[in-house]
Amino acid sequence: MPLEILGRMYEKANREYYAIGQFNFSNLEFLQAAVEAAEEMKSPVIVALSTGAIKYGGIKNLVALTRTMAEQVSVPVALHLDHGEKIDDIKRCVDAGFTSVMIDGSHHSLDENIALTRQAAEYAHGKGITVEAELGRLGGIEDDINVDERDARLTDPDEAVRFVKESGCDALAVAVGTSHGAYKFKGENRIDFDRIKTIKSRLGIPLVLHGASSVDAQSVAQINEYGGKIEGAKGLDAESYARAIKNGINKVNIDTDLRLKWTAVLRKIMHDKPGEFDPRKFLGPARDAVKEIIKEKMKLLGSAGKA
Ligand code: PGH
Ligand code: CA
Ligand code: ZN
Repeated sequence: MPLEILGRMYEKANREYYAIGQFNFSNLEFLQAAVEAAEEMKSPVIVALSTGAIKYGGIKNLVALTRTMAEQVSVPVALHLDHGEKIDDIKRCVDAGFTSVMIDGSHHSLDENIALTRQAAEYAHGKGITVEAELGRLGGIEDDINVDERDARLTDPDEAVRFVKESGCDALAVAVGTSHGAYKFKGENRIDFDRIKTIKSRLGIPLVLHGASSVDAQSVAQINEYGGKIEGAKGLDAESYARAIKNGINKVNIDTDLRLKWTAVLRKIMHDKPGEFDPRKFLGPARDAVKEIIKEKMKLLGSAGKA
């Protein structure tokens, strides 16, 4: 199929209470893993590039690869910009053929975030592309942070209502206690599920959960066994996905889990096969392992079988 507009995928997900996975990539193998996983699971899929990934792989190369791969499968694939910060990022990606963009003005004041998002939405909507925005601050939730500090970082439902009305965004990334990377929680997983529910009931639009990797203990153990050093990493369990989705999340962003699995496989093969120097012998198994992780996520998110 040609690349699908993300807004179109959301309609069914929002109605039927499941989430579509966003999987970040910056190379051939991660993209193949996501698209093949989607085809095998009969799931819609969002593949995403950050501005750093675009710089790494080249926008034309990455868009052409994604388009070509999407055309060869029967399930919808959306190409999304992850955490665009400038209006120029938005324009460049929309013009290059992305079918969804995120404008992340979360570090600005509410008024500035609204103005920036409004500008992004006007441009993208003019070309038929839907926009994700972010309100509130993600960030590691430390055990010693007090309740008021924590509350101040999380997305405020009243602000969210004003934000969406005035900015015109199509989907909203909410800060509800997750953070990016491998170190999300110090003690217990502290996601504010009630906040998701409240915001969803007030807005009705698709909500996005960033920082949603599980940080699989087996991957971390394997990395450490073969010379890596990743300590105290922690992420979301299957139960958290289910609760978040039940309360109104329709898009779940996963990057760290893929990177961890990739690294674990590469480290082990390099250790086990010291005489090997064919890149395909390293990258192929790593790609297949990433694909399996993505298929598992599609089941957990409820998107499997929905394409
Ligand atoms: C994410 C990814 N990308 O926008 O939110 O989060 O680090 O948990 O994979 P993770
Ligand atoms: Ca942000
Ligand atoms: Zn994110």
